[in-house]
Amino acid sequence: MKSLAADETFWYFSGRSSNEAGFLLQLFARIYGTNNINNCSYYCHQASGVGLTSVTGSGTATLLLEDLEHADLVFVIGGNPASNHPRLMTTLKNIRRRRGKVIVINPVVETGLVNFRVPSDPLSLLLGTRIATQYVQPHIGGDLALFTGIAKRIDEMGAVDHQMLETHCHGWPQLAEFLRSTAWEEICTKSGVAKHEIDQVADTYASAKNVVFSWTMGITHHAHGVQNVQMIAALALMRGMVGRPGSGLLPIRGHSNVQGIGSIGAVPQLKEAFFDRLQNHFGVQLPTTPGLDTLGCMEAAHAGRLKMGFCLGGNLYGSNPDARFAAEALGKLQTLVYLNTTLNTGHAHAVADETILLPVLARDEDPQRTTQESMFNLIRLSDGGPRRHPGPRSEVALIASLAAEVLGNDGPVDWQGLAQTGNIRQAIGAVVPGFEKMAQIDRTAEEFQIEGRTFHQPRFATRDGRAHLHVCPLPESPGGPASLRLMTVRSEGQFNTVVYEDEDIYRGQDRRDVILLNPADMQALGLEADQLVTVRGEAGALHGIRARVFPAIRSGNALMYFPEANVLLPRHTDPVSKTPAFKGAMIQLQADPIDPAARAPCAQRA
Ligand SMILES: Nc1nc2c(c(=O)[nH]1)N[C@H]1C(S)=C(S)[C@@H](COP(=O)(O)OP(=O)(O)OC[C@H]3O[C@@H](n4cnc5c(=O)[nH]c(N)nc54)[C@H](O)[C@@H]3O)O[C@H]1N2
Ligand SMILES: Nc1nc2c(c(=O)[nH]1)N[C@H]1C(S)=C(S)[C@@H](COP(=O)(O)OP(=O)(O)OC[C@H]3O[C@@H](n4cnc5c(=O)[nH]c(N)nc54)[C@H](O)[C@@H]3O)O[C@H]1N2
Ligand SMILES: [Mo]
Repeated sequence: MKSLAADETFWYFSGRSSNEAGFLLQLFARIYGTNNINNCSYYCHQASGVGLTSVTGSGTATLLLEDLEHADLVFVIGGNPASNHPRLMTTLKNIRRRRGKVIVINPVVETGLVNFRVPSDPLSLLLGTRIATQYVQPHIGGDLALFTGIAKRIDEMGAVDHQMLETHCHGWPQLAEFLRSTAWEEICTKSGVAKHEIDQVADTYASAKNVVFSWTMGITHHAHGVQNVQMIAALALMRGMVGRPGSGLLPIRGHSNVQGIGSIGAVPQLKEAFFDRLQNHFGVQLPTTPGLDTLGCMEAAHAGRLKMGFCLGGNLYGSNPDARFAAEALGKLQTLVYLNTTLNTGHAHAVADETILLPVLARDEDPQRTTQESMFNLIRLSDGGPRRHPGPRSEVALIASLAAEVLGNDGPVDWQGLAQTGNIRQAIGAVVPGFEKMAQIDRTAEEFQIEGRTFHQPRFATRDGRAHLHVCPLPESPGGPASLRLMTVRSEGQFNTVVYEDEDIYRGQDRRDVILLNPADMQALGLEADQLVTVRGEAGALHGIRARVFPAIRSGNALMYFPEANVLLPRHTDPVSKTPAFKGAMIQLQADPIDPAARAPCAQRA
């Protein structure tokens, strides 16, 4: 490793690790000399971070859990929380019990968002709780047009908060002009939502007092993910729903500590104050190159410009679009180091000349105390716990000894000292803006909130203290004749690329090699229930896929499971956030000619 040029290496972080492990590894990488440092956010909520920062000056939720408990209307956009965020279901149940409303925006009617049995609540467990008060089904990727329509209607109704827009925001005249000049016909065609449904959403919104907008991957996994987020924020600001208690913007996070991993520096570019303090604290000179995002690293590896990858958790192979390309890219590396808690498909399908697999303890098995950050910007110290298996070392112990080995322990950084998580917390408190209280957390054990992120006053973290509204032109409707829009999603039986069971309970599926289609599309394509088809995407094809009748999906759209469907997906990203369009792909279907029973699904390049 010592012989590699620093910029021939990349360092990838999953959002499962502790703040301490993340901080230590990014320090190791930067002192080694590269900014090719990135985390799983690039495939997840990066569009939320970039979009929110461009509006409020901060990339995270603008509210606290208490605010959510006081909302009388919550938008649940582009997510399947019954499977993926079960704790949110209790919050939604409480809102409904208080006669609050829930508007769901999703091309699929997800059973758990219609009626849900909250296990911890006897009444709900017995009778179920009705969740959605209105369920809107746009086309995949139709959300931006839909939000534009809701905003247009709010303006037409004279329901905008002028005080908010004129005193605390920038850009309202331009946005108003855009809304007024965009035709209803374009809005309805591109969103796939009828005018009367849009009016109904606007009416409910205009009469609600405290409104929270929450969203997940149905919003970020698009080539216009950042604009989706900017438009959600604009919609909220138009009625003054940011910058006061009980309301706000809530990107619901995926991994337990993905937010912390970004905050403590597992990103290519550090903010100026962070960078300066990091250099001064350790007395080191750090690289100022731009550094690569995650897909950028995959492409550089494929082009032979990278020689070594170091992955702190995650499954970079399984999570990438264009799976064939991903395997080739990682396969071209000389060295690939994985620090993982369990084996995954990447360890078998994406191996370099030399692949080193280092098992580590999961955060909750760490013998030392570590911290993580919640999606409400709270930092909490946890005690760790007993190990499940003999053998693995903690992430921090392993990274500290690797860094000491590679960079030497006689330089400016005492790597052996940093094997103590308490010492890392001291360093984080000294260098990471907003984390000053980290330096005392070992003594106080008190959770603390990061400054400048929750807005209970209309004073934002932008240079001028105002929120910035953006005009987001509507993307062209994709596709040609006979093509469908494809979403690739999680089932109940998986955690990301690790599949535990084939069954997807709420969607009523017993297997994963399926494509779920609206009956109207099945009929138009001349397909029978469970007929085997070839699905062609821009990057590849899958044969022997079962076409399933699924009335819950909006016609013109199809659903398949990630990660198997990743062979189909091209490497198209949102140009600003670099997040792949995992939900915005176009596909074509063709009935398989061969005897159904004889074929098993297999992948092939298009
Ligand atoms: N059990 C379990 N929990 C998890 C995970 C897991 O794999 N398993 N993964 C974690 C992680 S990392 C994440 S990021 C989250 C993901 O949580 P989600 O975002 O809920 O997960 P997905 O399955 O990717 O998202 C699919 C939802 O978006 C909808 N959707 C698809 N396209 C569109 C669109 O264009 N517009 C709209 N409005 N909706 C759309 C789909 O119908 C589906 O309901 O879950 C986290 N929690
Ligand atoms: N087509 C399509 N592709 C997608 C998505 C999609 O919806 N559709 N979703 C995207 C999203 S949102 C995400 S977040 C990615 C995630 O995709 P992945 O990278 O698969 O997700 P992870 O859960 O981060 O990684 C799982 C691995 O992390 C390791 N691990 C778990 N806990 C720890 C720990 O504490 N420490 C360490 N060192 N390792 C640990 C385990 O070994 C496990 O194998 O996939 C993305 N790819
Ligand atoms: Mo994610």
